[in-house]
Amino acid sequence: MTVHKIVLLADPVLRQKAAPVEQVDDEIRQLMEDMVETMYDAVGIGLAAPQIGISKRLIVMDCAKDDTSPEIWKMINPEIISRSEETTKMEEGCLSIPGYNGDVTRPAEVEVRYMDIDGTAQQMTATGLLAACVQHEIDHLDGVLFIDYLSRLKRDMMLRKIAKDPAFK
Ligand code: GNR
Ligand code: NI
Repeated sequence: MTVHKIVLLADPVLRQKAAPVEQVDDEIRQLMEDMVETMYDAVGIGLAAPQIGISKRLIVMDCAKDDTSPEIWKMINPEIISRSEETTKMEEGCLSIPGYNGDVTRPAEVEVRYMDIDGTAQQMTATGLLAACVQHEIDHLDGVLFIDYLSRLKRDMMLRKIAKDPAFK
């Protein structure tokens, strides 16, 4: 088990389109275990492989409330196959942009197709926080960050602060 270092905003890997996983083997399963450990260590509710510098289409999530048992999701090559017309606005943060957050409007409900760790095709429907999280994670696989959805004014203000923030040096 390994806690990986999480890469920050300036790392170009966060802007790359991640490659699909061709074969679900022990190496992938181990990597996803490490991603879960890294996510818990960083106290996040989701993590995408590019955030640990690995440009592969893998995400993990646990959006369960603190006082309930864990609900771990591990998804390989996840794809959104339908989105609700209804949208919701949620305050989002990102482990690669620590200390900053902003309101993002996204579809309230999405259907996701993915492969599980046995290589079996699966489908799930997400609502609420899990819906925001799975969209945020799949965005990471396409090089998209939550700041991309902010108004230019809000994004530029945030980027100016980040440029002066020693945590990003
Ligand atoms: O920990 C996280 N919180 C969060 C809150 C609202 C919507 C999405 C997220 S994901 C984020 C962890 C992260 O950066 N995942 O890529
Ligand atoms: Ni993120």
